[in-house]
Amino acid sequence: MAELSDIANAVIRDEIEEFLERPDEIERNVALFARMRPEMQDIAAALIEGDNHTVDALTVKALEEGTEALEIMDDGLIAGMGIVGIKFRENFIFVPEVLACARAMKAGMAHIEPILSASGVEPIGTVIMGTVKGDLHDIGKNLCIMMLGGAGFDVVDLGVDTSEDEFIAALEEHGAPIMGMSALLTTTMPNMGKTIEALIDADLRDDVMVMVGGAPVTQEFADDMGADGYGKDALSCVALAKKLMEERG
Ligand code: B12
Repeated sequence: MAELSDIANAVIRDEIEEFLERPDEIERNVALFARMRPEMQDIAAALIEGDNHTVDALTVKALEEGTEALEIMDDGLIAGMGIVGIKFRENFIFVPEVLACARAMKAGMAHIEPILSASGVEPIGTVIMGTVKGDLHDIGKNLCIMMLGGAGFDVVDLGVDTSEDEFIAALEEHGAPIMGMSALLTTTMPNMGKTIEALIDADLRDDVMVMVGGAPVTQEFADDMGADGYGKDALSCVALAKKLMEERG
C-alpha cells in the first residue's frame, strides 16, 4: 500500500495530512498522488493553492516536455480539484477560494483544450451539451466538450443554467442526434428529468439520444429519469456518445 511519504510534493502531503479525514479518501488520494509523476503533483498543488499563473506556466512546460494532454488533465488538474472538493465539503475553504481554484483549472485547460479538441477526423455527428437550469458548474462539462471535439464530434455548448426551452430550441435548430446534460448539485439533478419530460411534450424525445453526467449523478438516477446513458467522466462521455450514435443507427 502506498504511503504518504511516497508523494514527492510537500504541499500535497500537507494537504492530505491536514484536511482529509475519511480513511477511504486518504487511502484513495495517497495512492493516486503516489503513483503520479512529480511534475503532475506540482500542477495539482498549484491548482489547490488557486495559483493560476503557476498552473498556466507548469502546464505549458509539461506540454513542451512532451507530456500527454490527458495525463495533465487527469493527474494534474482533476486530481487537484478532487482535494479542493473535499476541503469545500468540509468547510475548510469557501466559494471565493474554490473560484480561485476553478480559475487555475481553466488556466491549465486553456492549453490542453486545443490539443484534446483537435480531431482532424470527419465529424461523427453533433452533440448539444449544457449544464442544467439553476446550476453554474461547468468545468466537467467543458472537459467532456473538449474530449468530444477531439473524438470528432461537433459540439454545441449551451453553457450553464440551461433551461428546458433552451435545450429544445437548440435541438430544433441543430437537429442533433445526441444531447448531454450536466448537473453538479443534488438540487438541480431533477432538472435533467424535467428536461426529458419537456422533450416528450415537444415530441422530440424519439429524435435524440440523451446522456447525463456530473459528480452526484449515477447510472440508477439516469435510468430512473429515462436517459439513454450515463457517463462517469470525460472519457466515458466520449465512449457513450459513440455507442449512442451506433445504437441510433
Ligand atoms: C468548482 C466548484 C464550484 C465552483 C464552480 C466553478 C465552475 N465554473 O464550474 C463554484 C465556486 C462557482 C461553485 C459554486 C457552488 N457550489 Co460547487 N463545487 C465545485 C467543486 C469543488 C468541483 C466541481 C468540479 O469542477 N469538479 C471537477 C470536474 C472535472 O468534475 P465533474 O464536474 O464531476 O465532471 C466530470 C464528471 O462528472 C463527468 N461529467 C460532468 N458532466 C457530464 C455530462 C455528461 C453528459 C457526461 C456523460 C459526463 C459528465 O465528466 C467530467 C470530467 O471527468 C465541487 C466538489 C465536487 N466534488 O464535485 C463542488 C460542489 C459541486 N458544489 C457544491 C455547492 C453546494 C455549491 C454552491 C451551492 C455553494 C454556495 N453555497 O454557493 C454553489 C452553487 C452555484 C450554482 N448555482 O451552481 C456542492 C454540491 C453539494 C450537493 N449535494 O449538491 C459540491 C459537491 C461541494 C460540496 N459541498 O461537497 N462550486
